[in-house]
Amino acid sequence: MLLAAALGAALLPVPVTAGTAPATTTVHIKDDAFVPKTLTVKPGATVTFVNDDDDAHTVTADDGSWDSEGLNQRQLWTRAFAKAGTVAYHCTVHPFMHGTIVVGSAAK
Ligand SMILES: [Cu+2]
Repeated sequence: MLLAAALGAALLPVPVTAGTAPATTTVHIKDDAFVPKTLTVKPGATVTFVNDDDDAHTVTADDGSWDSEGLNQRQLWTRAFAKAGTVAYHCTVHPFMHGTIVVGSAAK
């Protein structure tokens, strides 16, 4: 997919072969879990979700306000989180999969 490739190039300037992942804005979906389960970002940050599993998952807001719909293996999905607050999400395919994005202010 051209769009996915372009997004990947724009949002993942570092090789995906991690090891060193400072201030990650990427959530991996691996072994039926969101990793990290809780991610803290600054308001306006864009979070990339990557499905590392070989089965489909979704990234869906608990309040239903947004939904990635089905993500296949290696598929990326991105969303910007503009508003400060805590956003709970889950996978509709596996209701036991839960994750949280904490959108906080940059102030310490
Ligand atoms: Cu799932």
